[in-house]
Amino acid sequence: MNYEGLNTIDLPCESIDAFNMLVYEPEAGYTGSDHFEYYYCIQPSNLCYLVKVDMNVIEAPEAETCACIRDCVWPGDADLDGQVDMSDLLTIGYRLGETGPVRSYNNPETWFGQHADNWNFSGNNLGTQYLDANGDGAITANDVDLIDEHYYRAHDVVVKDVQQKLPYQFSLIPVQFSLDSGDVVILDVAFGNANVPVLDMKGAKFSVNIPPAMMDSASVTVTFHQNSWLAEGSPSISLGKVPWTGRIDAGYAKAGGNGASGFGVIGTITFIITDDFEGFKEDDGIIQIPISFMLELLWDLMERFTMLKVMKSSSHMIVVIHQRINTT
Ligand SMILES: [Ca+2]
Ligand SMILES: [Ca+2]
Repeated sequence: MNYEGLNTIDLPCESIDAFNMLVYEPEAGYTGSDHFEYYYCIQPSNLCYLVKVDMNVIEAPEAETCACIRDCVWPGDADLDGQVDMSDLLTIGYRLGETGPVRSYNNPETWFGQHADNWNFSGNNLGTQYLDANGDGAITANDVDLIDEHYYRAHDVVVKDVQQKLPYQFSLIPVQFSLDSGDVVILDVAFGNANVPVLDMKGAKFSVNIPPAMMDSASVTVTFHQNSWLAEGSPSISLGKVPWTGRIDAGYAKAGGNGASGFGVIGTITFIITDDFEGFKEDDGIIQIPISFMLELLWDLMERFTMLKVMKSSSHMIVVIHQRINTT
């Protein structure tokens, strides 16, 4: 239902005043998937975008007199942008060790909007309680497990990333000279170079798209090196995910806002190359792996705010590896 202009809707426990509300109300007793669409128009340009909403209507996971409507904690969505992804990992990294009231649910790890007391350091009206994914009253590496569990779940309309030009180089470097189907492809991940080193970086997330037919999803590993220029000097949290075939997401954040400067390899991606890479093979036995990637570096945080200062970029590259000639 669309409420144009300023409206008030009365709910059992509270009233909500807002402009141009979209209110979704499932039929009584209904559970399961549902879908609706609407056009989002930007005035005065009249640019309109079709927004498609797929949702899952569930029973309330825990009985409450008043369900949470606003400012709810959705476990794992630390930056409250509506979705659980690697950005939330970067957010948690900076606040590791902070504590506050626990969430009083039987299972605060379940995916639903939860009431929470305000924690300290809520400078922009966004308390750090959103970072406590598992609701145990402390921001720790255990909260990363909830990002892992609820990865890519969304509770709001998510704005797509705006791309900028990144001043630093991002490289995927093949470690082997040659390989064949069934082999493990090893790609080193590097940031910056000798001419333009990365300065005071506090975290990074990147996504890599590999042709789905080339990659065995179950075989993917993402490792951040413990002795790299990025890792030195402070503890960290990290995560690697394969949200769908051909896609690798990775995130890394240093604890406590510590920064690192340098250049070169910071991690390694491995996956088994499937036997469907013939289509990517040149006549001379060179296998070209076309890869697109998106990178987001975190190099500053506004003190006392959960807001991150990041740069985003996307690009394409081709990793060239020779097909091994089997002599047997
Ligand atoms: Ca988020
Ligand atoms: Ca926690």
